[in-house]
Amino acid sequence: MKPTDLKEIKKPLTIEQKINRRNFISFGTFFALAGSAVAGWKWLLYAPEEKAGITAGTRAPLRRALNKSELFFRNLFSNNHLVKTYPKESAAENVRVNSLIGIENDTEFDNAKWTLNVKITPTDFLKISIEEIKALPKTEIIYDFKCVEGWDQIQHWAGVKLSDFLLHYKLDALAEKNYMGLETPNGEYYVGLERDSVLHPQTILAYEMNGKPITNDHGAPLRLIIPVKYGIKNIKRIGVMSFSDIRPRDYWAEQGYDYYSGL
Ligand SMILES: Nc1nc2c(c(=O)[nH]1)N[C@H]1C(S)=C(S)[C@@H](COP(=O)(O)O)O[C@H]1N2
Ligand SMILES: [Mo]
Repeated sequence: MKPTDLKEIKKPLTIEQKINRRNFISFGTFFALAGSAVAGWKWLLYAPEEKAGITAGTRAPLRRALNKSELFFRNLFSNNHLVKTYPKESAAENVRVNSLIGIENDTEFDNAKWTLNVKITPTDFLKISIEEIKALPKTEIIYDFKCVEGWDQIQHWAGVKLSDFLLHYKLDALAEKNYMGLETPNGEYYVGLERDSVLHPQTILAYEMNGKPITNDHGAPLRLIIPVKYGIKNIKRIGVMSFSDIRPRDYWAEQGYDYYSGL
């Protein structure tokens, strides 16, 4: 550098020099950000893969983020996607009885002694009577019930919203688990349901059909009505409720039907 150049730098900056300086700052910022983006990408790229299970194939940190946003959006969307409902007059008077696994062969069953047994820990059960369930806010639904075998019928059911029931009994933290399992008292019929369907606003623990207590063949004293699913998931005569992060056993899934069985 010549001494004259040095003197020049001390002079106030010309417009051009100001522009150059700004360019230097913005390009610098750009490269710094790009650098951290690349570093972040590499971090994700070399992060361990998630453990294979119900889902697989992505990096563990990414799956954590996916799961978090999934929870949020699922609850958001599930409240907007409602199954079509009908006026009471459309409901069938003679409600079809389809299949009676876990009901017709349960000679031990005593309606008067029934309680819903909610599994809180591997050894502790919360026992809830039908009177306690009937004391909760009642909701009803008239909708088109669909069986995978090809028939459907507009039916009228009433009971407590499953999500209200879970909140009332402070089971909402347990219900954050991925699945709910439901079984008949004798354990012969059983279903597994993923959380968003469990928490769907039209999913109910039903104790009435056409305004009267549910009859034995339709699942007395308490059955599940889950309009976002085919009939197979609408378990009649619930005995045990449990929660888990892995899929609970499911009667028809074991026979090869779709586990999700959504509509
Ligand atoms: N316990 C029990 N629940 C059950 C079944 C069953 O066999 N046992 N069948 C399912 C099927 S395939 C259908 S279509 C509906 C039929 O309910 P409905 O008999 O009240 O019409 O119940 C579902 N829940
Ligand atoms: Mo069915």
